Amino acid sequence: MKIVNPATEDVVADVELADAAEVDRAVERARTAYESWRKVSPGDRARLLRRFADLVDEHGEELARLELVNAGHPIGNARWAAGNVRDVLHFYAGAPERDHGRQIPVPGGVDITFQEPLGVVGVIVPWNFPMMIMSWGMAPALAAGNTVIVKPAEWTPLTALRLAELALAAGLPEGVLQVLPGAGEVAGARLVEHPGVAKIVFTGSTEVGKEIAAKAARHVKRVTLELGGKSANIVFADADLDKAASTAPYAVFDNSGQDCCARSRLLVQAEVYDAFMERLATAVRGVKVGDPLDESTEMGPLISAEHLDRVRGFVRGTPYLQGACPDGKGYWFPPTVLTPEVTDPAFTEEIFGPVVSVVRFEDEAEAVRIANDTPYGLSGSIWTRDVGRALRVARAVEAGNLSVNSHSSVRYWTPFGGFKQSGLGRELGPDALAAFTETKNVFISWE
Ligand code: TXE
Repeated sequence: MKIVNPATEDVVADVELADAAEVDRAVERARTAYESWRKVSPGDRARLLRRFADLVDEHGEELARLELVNAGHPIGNARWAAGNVRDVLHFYAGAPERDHGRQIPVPGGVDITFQEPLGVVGVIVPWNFPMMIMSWGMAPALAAGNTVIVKPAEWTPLTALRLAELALAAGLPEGVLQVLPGAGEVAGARLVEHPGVAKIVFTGSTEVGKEIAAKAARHVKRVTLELGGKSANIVFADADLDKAASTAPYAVFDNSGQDCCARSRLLVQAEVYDAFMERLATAVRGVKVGDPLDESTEMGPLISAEHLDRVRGFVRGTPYLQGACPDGKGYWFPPTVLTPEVTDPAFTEEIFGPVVSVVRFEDEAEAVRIANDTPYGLSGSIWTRDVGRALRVARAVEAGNLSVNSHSSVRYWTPFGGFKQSGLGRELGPDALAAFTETKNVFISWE
């Protein structure tokens, strides 16, 4: 398949796609590798993963540039993502040395629990943050003693392929980490249906996530799902309006809005609506869209022509405001602010583009009601100086990752994942390890 730079439309690589038979062979290799990988001592496994992390660090600039060319990320963002891959690997590298079982007092003997690896884990990755999302599944799975097969998104396999080479160079045994570019309905579907794959970690659309969950259920296969979002950014009248408005564009336009955590619904309290919109307009006009290689660029192109059409389809009539973007080659769409009805598809559906929909609300209860009026529940932001309100609203909003006076959702030390149709299970933080092990209880009688 021809791989295209979304900023220039140039073909940058030609990658072969795996068919179902190749997936079967990869699963065989992964199962064989698992027999020895699970027995590698905790210290040795930790050392290998740290070496892998060090190689990612040494090749950080190269990985960032590869991601830039393949996914259109501005260079600053791409460097941050490469750093995140390194950090996630380091964070989980130590896990084999500290993830202990338990001894629980019971009558008549000794009772021990072990955290056993699952076997072969399939990690199905989307195109929006290719190397970062790959690492969130891969790192804890490997640390826990599983072997991993990654299926990158069709459009964005380049950093995944490079990471597999770096893993081998770091000394990870053959078959412990494999990357198989392939079509979702072919290679992805085969991973999901293969009885030799114990778990699927999937990040992508809610639609495909539901299909995967249903297929996995037939084998009682374990799944972690990170799906879509339509997160709310709630601005109360007592907020620091300058800060709330100047950061709001990045909460949704980051990665051109192709972010499951994008705060694409902006809820502003009526009494400060006009003052806020004035500040928001200034901030949106200031977003620098253009060449991802330019160090000052803040927003790049969309991933493909097809996706550009989809995003465009949500903008009907005249937008409240649009920023600037390049014309000519590349899949460009400007930062866009809409003021739709709450029933408009722009307000209810995940657009996955640089489009934010603003509505006003009267009071706290209405803000929470609007925020929760969605099948999604991934993230959200609350802007207020009232600590009590911040906590009340944070507890009331049905979402897995909320930030107060901030828009950050991802910190690798803390759990990440969705309520409702935004997902199942958690990635990152200490919780992720449990998702890659099975608890085994052994009782030894002393009678
Ligand atoms: O996602 P898909 P697409 C949302 C976003 C976007 C929409 C469509 O709204 O516009 O989804 O994007 C693999 N069995 N998100 O079409 O199809 C596929 O090859 C197994 C939100 O790219 O879900 C790719 O590797 N695998 C999101 C991955 O699944 C299958 C990130 C995601 O593709 C498969 C991406 C199948 N039947 C899109 N079909 C987020 N939450 O961040 C596809 N795949």
